[in-house]
Amino acid sequence: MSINTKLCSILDIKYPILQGGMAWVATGELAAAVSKAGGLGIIGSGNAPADVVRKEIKKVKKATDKPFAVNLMLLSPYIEDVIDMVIEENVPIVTTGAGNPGKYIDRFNKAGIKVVPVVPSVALGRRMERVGVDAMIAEGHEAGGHIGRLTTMALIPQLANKVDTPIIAAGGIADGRGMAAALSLGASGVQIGTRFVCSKECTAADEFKKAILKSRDRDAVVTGRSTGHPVRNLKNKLTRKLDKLEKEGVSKEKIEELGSGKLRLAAREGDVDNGSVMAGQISGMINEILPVSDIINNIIKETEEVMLNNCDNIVGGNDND
Ligand code: TUI
Repeated sequence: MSINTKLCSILDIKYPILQGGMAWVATGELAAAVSKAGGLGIIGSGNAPADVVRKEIKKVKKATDKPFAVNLMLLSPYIEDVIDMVIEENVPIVTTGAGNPGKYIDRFNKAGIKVVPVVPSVALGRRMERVGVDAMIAEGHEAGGHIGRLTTMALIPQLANKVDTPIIAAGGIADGRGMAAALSLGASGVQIGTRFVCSKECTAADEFKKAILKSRDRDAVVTGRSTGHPVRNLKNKLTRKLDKLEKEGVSKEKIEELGSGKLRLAAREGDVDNGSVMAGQISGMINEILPVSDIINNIIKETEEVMLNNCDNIVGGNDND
């Protein structure tokens, strides 16, 4: 048996596992490894200019013929250029985050590019279904980076009740138990970020990976609530400073300025004290760096086991009791 859902045929992938398109972390190397292993590798464009993202696309194309995606961060100052470039490069799939991609959908449809937006609410999910997206990622508050308000557990079933478009669950998922739970709630697949940061193929700084390995259950905290763009990152000198200033009522502009460039500082330069170590609430469960193919195979195997055996976990639900 294997886990095969309608998402696999829509995206032409073996396993319904997407790798989060994490800015400054999800480079061509990571995306290629995930696509080769049967998932969907995603390049994170974040705030990068189009030519920087193009280089990552070339790396994936060179490494594999499998489908891959580019994540478009809709708040990026370069968003229009990056969209022109992904169309030019014939990228097969785009995911979007941090906004409503409605005004770009026609262009992607005309170019034959599949569109998979992140929706943090049922309302945006319904709007996206009306404009005709291929699937949608329901990302919960547990996720790392820029987050919405609803948890994965609450968002997925509410969205599944209201849309027919396949849903990909994201936020708080790092193993087969999480994947089985997401599928049980009505998702057709999962998107996993933090677990893939701690992979051999991820090119993020070793210090960044080690910070996740060292972290515990309550270490992934939210900063920047006052700016309207809250971000989940691991507790450190930077988050303590931002917390203090936000409590003192420092302006939104000042908080944004202090946060600017800090993900790059942590993920590329390895300054995990002064940089923003964006990671999800599941960080505390991640204890080893593994090859991408092991991460994917372990998750699929465990999902199958959990889905076949979960009656054993229900008291009185087993005839042998
Ligand atoms: O986008 C993410 N995660 C990210 S982006 C990022 S880079 C960044 N750095 C600092 C500030 C902001 C971004 C780091 N992590 N996840 C997907 C996501 N999308 N989370 C929440 C949303 C979202 C929010 C509002 C999607 C749509 C939306 O629509 C609002 C509307 O207009 O209806």
